[in-house]
Amino acid sequence: MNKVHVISHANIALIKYWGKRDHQLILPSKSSLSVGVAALATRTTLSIIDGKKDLIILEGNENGKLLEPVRHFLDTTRALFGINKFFSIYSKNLFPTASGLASSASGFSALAIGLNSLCKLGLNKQQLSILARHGSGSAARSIFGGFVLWHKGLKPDGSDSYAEQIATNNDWPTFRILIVVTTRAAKKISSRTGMQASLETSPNYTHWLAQSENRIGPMIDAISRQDFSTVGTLAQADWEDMRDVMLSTTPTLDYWSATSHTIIATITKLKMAGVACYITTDAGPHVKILCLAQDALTIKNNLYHIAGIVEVIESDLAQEPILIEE
Ligand code: 2P0
Repeated sequence: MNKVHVISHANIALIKYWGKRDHQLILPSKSSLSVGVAALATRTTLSIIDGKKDLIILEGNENGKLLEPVRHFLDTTRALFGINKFFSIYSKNLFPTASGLASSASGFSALAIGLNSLCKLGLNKQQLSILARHGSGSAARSIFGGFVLWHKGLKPDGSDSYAEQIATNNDWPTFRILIVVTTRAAKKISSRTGMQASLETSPNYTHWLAQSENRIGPMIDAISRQDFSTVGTLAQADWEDMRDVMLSTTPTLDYWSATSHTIIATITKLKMAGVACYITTDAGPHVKILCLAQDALTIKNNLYHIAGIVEVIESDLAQEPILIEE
């Protein structure tokens, strides 16, 4: 087999990852829990090539700031497994919106799965999650679909810091995520830089770590019972705490725009009126809304009048990544 295609999905954390205990190995300061997002898929095609250099084309570009992390990941994988081959990598997002939603999670999980197949590494899902983690922390979670827990682990070598699936997309088919896109521009401060600054300077960081870790157990329990209001309440509380950590970082990390604030206010009002909808955001101005299928249309109808919204993407939970061997 000479060529493989992998389709992998971005994920959105309900219990967030924001800070590392080890930068080299990308080990998180706490566990996190996410949902895979079916609508945010990336397709990556990999093959082994002759020569002494990788060929990497991301979104049709042979240049760009994402190329360096991919090169680094390929070098790391070669070193970890004693591989002496070089690769061509073509990666493309399958969703319409440009840079604002590009995901390192879907990209690096696809690379880990593709390299495992091409180089016959024989890695299981747990080992794939560890390999993907070397590219980007959140990529450890995109090895799975549905609801996924990434264990922070305790060992210095990172061998116990991997993700596992808590529930599949089929276990909760009515769960929906609305991604309210507010800009096509890339974020100003990367997650990697921002989370380190928060860990070093935010007076709220230690408090959040403890609070957030304590939400994991009740969250897993609520997912198993399909208790949407508990899942949403815990997720929104964790986001609010992470936002406080970001805002209390020096210099402050204010990722939100006027449009984000209007969306947040609108959803808050809608929730007070009895619609089950909960807010989360990441290191950028887009707003993600957790809801059930029956309420998605009502929520979208309440958003359309807001100036500054680029689009609203409605998604169900992602299935497992797909591997096609040619
Ligand atoms: C998360 N984020 O849990 C959190 C919430 C952003 C906000 O995971 O440095 O791109 O490559 O490990 O994975 C984004 O962090 O950072 C992220 P690195 P990554 O989804």
